[in-house]
Amino acid sequence: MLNAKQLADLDRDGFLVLPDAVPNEMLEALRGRIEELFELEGENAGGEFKKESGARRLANCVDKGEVFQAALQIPEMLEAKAHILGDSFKLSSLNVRSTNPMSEADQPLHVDMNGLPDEKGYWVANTIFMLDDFTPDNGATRVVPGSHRWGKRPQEEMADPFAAHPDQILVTGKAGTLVICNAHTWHGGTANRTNRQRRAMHAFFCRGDKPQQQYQKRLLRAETQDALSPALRKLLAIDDAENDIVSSEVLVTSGFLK
Ligand SMILES: O=C(O)CCC(=O)C(=O)O
Repeated sequence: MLNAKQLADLDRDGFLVLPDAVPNEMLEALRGRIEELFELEGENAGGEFKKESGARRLANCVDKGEVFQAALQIPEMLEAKAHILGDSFKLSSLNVRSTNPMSEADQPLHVDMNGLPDEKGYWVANTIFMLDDFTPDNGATRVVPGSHRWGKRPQEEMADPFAAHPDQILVTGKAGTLVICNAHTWHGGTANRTNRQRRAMHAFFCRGDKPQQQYQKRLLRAETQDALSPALRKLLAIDDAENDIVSSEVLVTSGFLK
């Protein structure tokens, strides 16, 4: 599991890179199912959440294959989520984002759910599954280390959140790497200047008392919900009456700036 140095790095920097965290078989199965879904969903892909120029998106992935449900149970990822969010946390959304070849623009630096830590602490934590190698020129995620501790949003501090920040770094790595991200840390995708796609999956979690970005109980088909293991029902807050109250108002909440 995670060692003391890894947890200290996560606390200090707001992110942690875990190479080789996704087993090869799972990586292949994820890529295969994701391409199948892009094909099946066509123009509608991502529609349950949002569409983005310059990137292909899928949303509501828990409903779309057992491999996604297996990916949510990687122990190191769950351990890191508990470290950031405390013992009570749940899935907020599971989406795919694939930056298109020669996509022209960086995403703005942002914090997920536009959220700042509150009196109870951190409440959003994302995980980026690198499904392709992330390289300096193919749209690797940029991160501003330590910014989760500033209690500020980039759009309040920067004249232009699309611009490069002097302290930003690019998170590169091999396919199969996980990037654990305290999602109050300023981050964003970058332009893909290659002729190949850069695929990532985002397993996004929030603290138990906060609304899910995508209310799983409403989005998942009944047959999917019926087949979930007790552990997954808990992780998705399917039987959590408190979650019904906080999440049912917001079917989806945009990932950045608003
Ligand atoms: O895919 C990435 O590199 C980061 C994407 C991201 O931060 C978002 O879409 O909110």
